[in-house]
Amino acid sequence: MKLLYTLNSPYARKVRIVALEKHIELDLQEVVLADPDCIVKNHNPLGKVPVLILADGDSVYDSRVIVEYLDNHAPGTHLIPTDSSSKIRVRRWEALADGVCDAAVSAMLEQRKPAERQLQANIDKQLEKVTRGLEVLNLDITKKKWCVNETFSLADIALGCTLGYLDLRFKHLNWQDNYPNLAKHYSLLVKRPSFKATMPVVS
Ligand SMILES: N[C@@H](CCC(=O)N[C@@H](CS)C(=O)NCC(=O)O)C(=O)O
Repeated sequence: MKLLYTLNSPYARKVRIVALEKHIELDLQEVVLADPDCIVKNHNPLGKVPVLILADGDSVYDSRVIVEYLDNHAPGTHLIPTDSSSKIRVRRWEALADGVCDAAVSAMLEQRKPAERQLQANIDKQLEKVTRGLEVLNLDITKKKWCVNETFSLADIALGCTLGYLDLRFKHLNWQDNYPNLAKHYSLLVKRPSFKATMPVVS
């Protein structure tokens, strides 16, 4: 199976961590989305990474579908619980963590526009979503080692990828100081080999 990814995509990182945790070997193909010949759009009409290309050429996207595919593909401990109520809780954590990431990516894209085309109201709106999301995540992780059922799961992976992305692009938000429960959780996650192997790099 081949994974089309970019090095600092938090969504692709989530998939890479799931694969590492499940001991699934992926053929990693880094792509440049800005390249007009980028092959991603041939496999995902939305032109977004990550995309998983299966042996028969079929493709799987987006990251939420890929992680479910991988979790069911390999035996061993499930990162997405099989009982419905725990599964919904894990996927809600993922939805909120990914949503914070979506808002942070939108704010960053707006900030990268030439100054005369930037809309400060847009940046503020997106950063408010980031702040509201982090407040809830910080509260929800109080006194817990892992997000759901005291077991490491996709919820922890999604949260860690979002926090890693904020560390990379929004260090000035000081999330580590403002959200101490999240900082504690993150310090635990980054000790895992799967997180170490996929650390975002400043570009
Ligand atoms: N919901 C998607 C989000 C994927 C996404 O937004 N990926 C970004 C990279 S971080 C991308 O490919 N952006 C290119 C574009 O939007 O054209 C997922 O979970 O996979």
